[in-house]
Amino acid sequence: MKVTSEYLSALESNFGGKYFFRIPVVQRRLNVASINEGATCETSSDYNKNYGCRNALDGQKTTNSPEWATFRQDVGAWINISLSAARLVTNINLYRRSNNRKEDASRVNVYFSNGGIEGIETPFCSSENGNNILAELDIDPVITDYVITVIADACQETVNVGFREVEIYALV
Ligand SMILES: [Ca+2]
Repeated sequence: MKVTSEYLSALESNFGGKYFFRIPVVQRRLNVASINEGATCETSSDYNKNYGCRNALDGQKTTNSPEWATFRQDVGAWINISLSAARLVTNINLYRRSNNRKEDASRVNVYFSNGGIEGIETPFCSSENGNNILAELDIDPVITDYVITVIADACQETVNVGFREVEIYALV
C-alpha cells in the first residue's frame, strides 16, 4: 500500500488524530522437554534399555506408550532433563505409568538451575485415577536450563517408579 497524504488524513479521522503503532508480541508455550527440541536426560536408574528416560521425552503419552521406569527404586529416584537453552518455564506435566500397580510418585521435589526447589503432591495414588491421569505441577515461573524431578514419596514401597511422559512448558 502506498502511504499518501489522503491515507494519513483518513487515519487521522479514524483515530482521533493520533497515530499509533501496535507492535505484536507473540509468545507461545512450547514443550521444551521434547527430544525434538533438543532436550536430553539422565536418571538415577532405568529398569532396562526398554525403559530409558528418552521414553519420557518422546511425545508419546497414550496408555501403554513408552515409559521411563527405574530399576526397583522409589523415594530418591530422579530424572534430570537438560534443556537446549535456559528457558522461562511456566508449567510441568508428569504422566503416570500405564500399569495399575501404583508404581508412581505421590510427591516430587523439582529442582531448577537458579537454585529454586518446589515440592509438589501428585494425584497418582488415588484409586479412582485412570491410566491417563497427569500431574499438572503448579510452579512459579522460573528461568532454568534443567529440571530435576526427584521422587520424594511413592504410592507404595519398592516399586519401579517412573513416568510415561514429562512435559516442560516454556514461553518462547
Ligand atoms: Ca512417552
